This record gives sequence, structure tokens and C-alpha cells, in this order.
Amino acid sequence: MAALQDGRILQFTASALPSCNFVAAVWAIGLVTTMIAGCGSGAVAPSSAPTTPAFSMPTGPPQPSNGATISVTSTGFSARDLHILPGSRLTFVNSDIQPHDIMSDPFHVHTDCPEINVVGFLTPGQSRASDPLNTIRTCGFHDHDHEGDERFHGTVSVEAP
Ligand SMILES: [Cu+2]
Repeated sequence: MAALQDGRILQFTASALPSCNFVAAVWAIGLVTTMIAGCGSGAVAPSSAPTTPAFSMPTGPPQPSNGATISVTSTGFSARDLHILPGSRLTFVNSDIQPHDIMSDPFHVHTDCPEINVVGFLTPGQSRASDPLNTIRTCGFHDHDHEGDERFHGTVSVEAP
């Protein structure tokens, strides 16, 4: 029984190899490249099997909201990419046990969006809102005590509805 199975395997192998070798030889000299796929038995796997990558529909930019609240903890701002409607405010809540000092960018000079500078120094548990942000633009803000730390830096885009 075992001998019979071995015989079948040998017979199959012997008949399969020459055609594969022939196709490989033809491919090697560059005459026919598409014949490789016909060799079968997976001996020559297509190198570029088409795969369909997971594709999600683009969701578009975030819709601006009527103001936003950001809490500050020892690990930074709870939100660092905000989109609000013109005329609305950012409210900062100090949820830390340390004070934080909320200022507009740029670092050190704080001149970009003075509306944010009114938030300023917040003791633990304290909160304060910015002035209304009326101009369509993007403002950077940061904790002045953590300048250069990305976790304490954010941007708010004031966008038309
Ligand atoms: Cu600063």
C-alpha cells in the first residue's frame, strides 16, 4: 500500500517537473513571462497577489462647534485640535493639583490671539473662558509653564459653519 502511494507521488513529480522547468527556462530568457502562472501546484507563487487594503470612507474635516472645553492635567490638554464657530469661546479647566498658565502662541510673546490670553493663570480646580474668538483663523495655545511640551500645546481653528 505504502509502496503504491510512493509510486504515485513519484509519477506525479516526474511528470510535473519538466513542464515547470521548461516554463522557468522560457521565463529566464525573457520570451514569455505570463506562462509562469500556468505551472500550477503553487510552485511559483505570484509575487504580487492583489490585496484589497482596508479602506474607510473619508469623513471630512471636523465640524466646528459652538465653543469647547479643555481640561488641563499633569499630562497635558484633554483636547489639542479644536474647531469652533466664530464668536464662541474656549473654556479651560485646571483639573490638576498644580497651577497652569494658558496663553496664546507664539511661545514667550503670546501675541497671536489675545482672546486666549485672558484665560491666563489657573489655580487647581479653577476654570476660565477665553474672550470670543471672532476672526476666522487658527490660534495656537499653550501652557506657559510647559512651553515646548507638545502635550501642553494645542490649536483652535475658528471656522465658518
Ligand atoms: Cu508662553
